[in-house]
Amino acid sequence: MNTDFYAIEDLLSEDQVLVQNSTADFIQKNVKPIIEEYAQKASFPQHLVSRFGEMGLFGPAIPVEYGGGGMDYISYGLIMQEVEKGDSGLRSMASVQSSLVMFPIHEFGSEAQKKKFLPKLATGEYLGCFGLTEPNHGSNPSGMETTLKKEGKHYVLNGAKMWITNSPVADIAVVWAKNEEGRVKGVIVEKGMKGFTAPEIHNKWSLRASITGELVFDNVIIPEENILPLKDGLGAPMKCLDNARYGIAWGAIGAAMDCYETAKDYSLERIQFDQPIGGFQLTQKKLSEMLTEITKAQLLALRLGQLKNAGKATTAQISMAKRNNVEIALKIAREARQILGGMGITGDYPIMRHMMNLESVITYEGTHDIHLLILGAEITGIPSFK
Ligand code: TGC
Ligand code: FAD
Repeated sequence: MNTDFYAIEDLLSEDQVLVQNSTADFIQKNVKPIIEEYAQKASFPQHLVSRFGEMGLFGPAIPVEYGGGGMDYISYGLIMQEVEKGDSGLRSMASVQSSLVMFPIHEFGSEAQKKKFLPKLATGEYLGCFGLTEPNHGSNPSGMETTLKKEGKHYVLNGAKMWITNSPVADIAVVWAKNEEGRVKGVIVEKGMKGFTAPEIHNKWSLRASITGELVFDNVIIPEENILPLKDGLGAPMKCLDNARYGIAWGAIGAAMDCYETAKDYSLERIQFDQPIGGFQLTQKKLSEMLTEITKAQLLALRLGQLKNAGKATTAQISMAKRNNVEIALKIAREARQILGGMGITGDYPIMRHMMNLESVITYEGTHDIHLLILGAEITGIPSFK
């Protein structure tokens, strides 16, 4: 039984199926054969950045005139799903590029910024990162301490960001900082600017094939043309997060599907007590519950995609899908690991890698509990974080 139990493919357009199949094929050929080795040695397969660009996996929903794919949000979701079947770390790299770097430049940037950066980000000539989280402000970004002060014709940036996907190898960073009035502003910081460094964070047991670092700003001079002019306030980065969280809601299903397929195949091959372990009722319960949760998650993501295409998806709806789909993916990874017994802990199978990756996915882009509280605030009208 494959993972399209409710024939979701019948609900997709020809173009969407084409995008899904070509991405799946690309991941199968270019990511699957190498990803375990890169994860084991905690190394980022940087050569894939330009390959992702060639495949059109960056900025699928950005208009074609800026180098994007001009696609709808269900296609974007399907791309995230297929990439995360390969590895959540590579989906992170791609979702940061598309939703957290290209999206804000397209949405809040000047025409000159769009023309300068978007085509290079689309091809993978440039890799970007997104700096919101700080050492003292993770779930509560409104407390950020990074400052942007006007001095004559330019601005001066000071502060530090923490846990930034892609940062040590990024060509540009979209960074959020407070101005003299305490309003949050978006800034494009370019590699090589004096006083800007991006040291790597080591010793991760999760997302080992993704590169993570800090961003440190020591009196970095920012020219006026690098300030995102069209929106300020915390709402600007939050709008980017809506997009990235939407992609994660789809992506996590990919990791869950890969774990389920691996466990199902293994259960039909592994013989114990003279029969395949898939013949035991307890294994069948695990597999049945996995497929049920994957199917529910697919339907949630698809409906959310329809709402997003119509411009109607709300932050709380996105929180529900991100929270649910990452949680079920993590539970499925744990159950799948058990079906493989001792083999489940080895790098011969992808399950343990997915499980460890999902421990980050359940924390970043808003923790599991923060999404619950966003929903709680929507239901009651009373935000609990105030
Ligand atoms: P709150 O008072 O609710 O809002 C402050 C301002 O923001 C506006 N706003 C939104 N605007 C547009 N879209 C949204 N979704 C918005 N949500 C809020 C709001 O109108 C207001 O605007 P203004 O103009 O008056 O300033 O904010 P709060 O401080 O109470 O925060 C609420 C809370 C806790 C939900 C929020 O801070 C939150 O979501 N925290 C989680 C932080 C987070 O998700 N960080 C993610 C960092 S990026 C990342 O993890 C990348 S991982 C990359 C990868 O590898 O995939
Ligand atoms: P904290 O905010 O300190 O939370 C710790 C615990 O307290 C959590 O369980 C949380 O749910 C709980 N908690 C906090 N507030 C409340 C509350 N009001 N009520 C109940 N419980 C609460 N950030 C970026 O800006 N850009 C990136 O590219 C990026 N990439 C990342 C990559 C990785 C691998 C990781 C691990 C993180 C990344 N992040 C990034 C940061 C990520 O978004 C934060 O880790 C996340 O928002 C949580 O912040 P924190 O780690 O500081 O935890």
